[in-house]
Amino acid sequence: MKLYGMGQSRSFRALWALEESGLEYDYVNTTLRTESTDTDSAKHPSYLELNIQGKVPTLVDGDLVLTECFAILNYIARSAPDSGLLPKVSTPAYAKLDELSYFILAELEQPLWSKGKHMFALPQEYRIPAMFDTAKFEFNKAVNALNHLLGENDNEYVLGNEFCMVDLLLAHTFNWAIRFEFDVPDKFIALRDRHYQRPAAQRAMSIIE
Ligand SMILES: N[C@@H](CCC(=O)N[C@@H](CS)C(=O)NCC(=O)O)C(=O)O
Repeated sequence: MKLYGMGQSRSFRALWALEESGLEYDYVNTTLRTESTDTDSAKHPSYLELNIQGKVPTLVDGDLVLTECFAILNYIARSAPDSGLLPKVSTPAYAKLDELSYFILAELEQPLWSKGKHMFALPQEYRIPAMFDTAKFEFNKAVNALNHLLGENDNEYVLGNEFCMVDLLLAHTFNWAIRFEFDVPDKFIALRDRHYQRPAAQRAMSIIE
């Protein structure tokens, strides 16, 4: 397996999952917003053949090419069933895993990415700094909704008694929020700190540093 990624971007989710999984892989450091002539650029024609949007992550396994981080997480988890990344829980609990995952991708991370787009990702002429306040408002709303979805759950992990891919997704997303200076409640800072101390997360960090 080959993972193309960049730093603490969404590709870190996949890199961390690979470290949790015990699968063998190669990590290819890819640069964003660089010249298409740079061989490591996500705009290089050979990379665009894999990922038409010139984004990370991309996972290549034989003929299979995946360019969505959630599909990549699922693929890694299914390829390493003993890793616990996909928990062995009841169908309703599994449905909760789906719900939280889609919530994180569709609601919680969107204001973060909106801020990122308007800070550095969009061409200068399309950036609207005034929307930073909107992003903050939407993030706070999403955090409220997340609190509601999690209910009274004070467990160390979101589902059952073990770490799984939703914990990873949540920790990465709150790390992103902290880096982008959103107001993150203490309990989610603690969640990020706890999960980032996992040996697999630390190994993944040392790969990107
Ligand atoms: N829907 C994709 C989005 C991937 C994405 O937007 N990646 C960002 C980094 S986190 C990227 O590569 N952006 C390219 C750019 O900003 O030029 C996923 O969830 O994997």
